[in-house]
Amino acid sequence: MAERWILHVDMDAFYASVEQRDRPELRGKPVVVGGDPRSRGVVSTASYEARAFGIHSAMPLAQARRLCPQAVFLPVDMGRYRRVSNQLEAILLRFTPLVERLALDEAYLDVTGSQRLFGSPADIARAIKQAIRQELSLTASVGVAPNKLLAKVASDLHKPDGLVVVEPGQAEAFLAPLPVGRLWGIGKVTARRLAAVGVQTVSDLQSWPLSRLQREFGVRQGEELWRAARGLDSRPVETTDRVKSIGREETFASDIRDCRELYAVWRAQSDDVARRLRRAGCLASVVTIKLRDSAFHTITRQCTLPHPTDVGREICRTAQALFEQSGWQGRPLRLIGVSAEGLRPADAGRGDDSRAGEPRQLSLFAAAGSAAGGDSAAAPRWRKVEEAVARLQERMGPGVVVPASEWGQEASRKRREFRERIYRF
Ligand code: TTP
Ligand code: MG
Repeated sequence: MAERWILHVDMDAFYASVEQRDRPELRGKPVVVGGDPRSRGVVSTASYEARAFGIHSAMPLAQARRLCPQAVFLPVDMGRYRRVSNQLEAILLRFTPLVERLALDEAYLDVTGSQRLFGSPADIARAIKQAIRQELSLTASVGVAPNKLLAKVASDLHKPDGLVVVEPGQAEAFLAPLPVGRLWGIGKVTARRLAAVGVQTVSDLQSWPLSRLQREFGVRQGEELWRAARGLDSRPVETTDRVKSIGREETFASDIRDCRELYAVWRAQSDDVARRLRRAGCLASVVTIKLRDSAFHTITRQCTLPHPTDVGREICRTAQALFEQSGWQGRPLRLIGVSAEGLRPADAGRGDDSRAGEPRQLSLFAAAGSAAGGDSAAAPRWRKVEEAVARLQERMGPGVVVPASEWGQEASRKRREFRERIYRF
């Protein structure tokens, strides 16, 4: 797989830091969030000052009080933490749409496609930390690495306010001195089993050949351990719903049944979607269309592209092919839309620069001889054309470039109407 860059962002002593931020008299003091120390509850989190006394998450509050009687004990104020968490997410989404929230204070970002706009992955990590400090008055620790497993280990290494970068090729050396329990997928039970056979550090684990691990832990877990010890992890960053797709749909002032008009709408919609994909540094691997007729009957049709793309022409051809196969029988339509899904970072490789040996999904349409799967060799050229057109339109207005197929056609009232709507973004 082509090189990826993943960030793991994790706020420091999150609940306690928010409390200390909002109540300056608590700064520099041991603060325990979790509730009344006379209750039977447990510690949600403790400020770093309280951690110095041995207090940690999930410890009974009564025990925390014994360890540090002078600590300030506070109830959990979820509403407040959730608000800060949403502000955090808004900051992260400025750097990439590929944000996977793991918890209120923790997220993975795939910044592979963000480098042209924001600089190196380490630059992006620094910019995120700075935005969090300036805008939220809080600190975060960030791990920067070629995958999730390494990024998460890295963010934890220099807490609080840490920034650790793991370069590709450094994974094994980086992990070697750490206790095995730091690795993703190794919980307390597995760590104990490993300790029983003399494996304490990742370096110990690295010295075990795959076959021996599989004999000891079974085929699947043995392989997982072998991969984890080498920092191998291909899990993608799974975006939250809001950024799972980039789409556009139009409701017409009056219903349309003319195919050419519908195709023109799809072309404009697809160009818009592609432009937003490129701006976000993403490729789409799935295209979905939506049709709604005058009786409000709505259908969607979807297919996986033979090659992920950010080219409007390819999205449009796929939308049109889906439309042709949709069973629509010339009924007037009041709404059509197209959306790009299955997003992935652009710099991880486009579908058109054929890399030998990589598995590829066959086009849904190629067998039927349709246009949709056809000419991905032309995709790079089309991307350049579309980028140039987009730049011209941004500078000189939306009407400056019009597809030849639409130029000079007799413009109906309806058509003018939807053209205006579509071209004004
Ligand atoms: P963590 O990120 O695990 O901990 P933290 O942010 O408090 O401290 P740090 O990352 O610097 O080590 O968890 C985030 C929040 O989730 C934490 O502030 C409180 C809450 N939480 C619980 O309520 N119970 C728990 O057992 C844990 C681990 C966390
Ligand atoms: Mg945290």
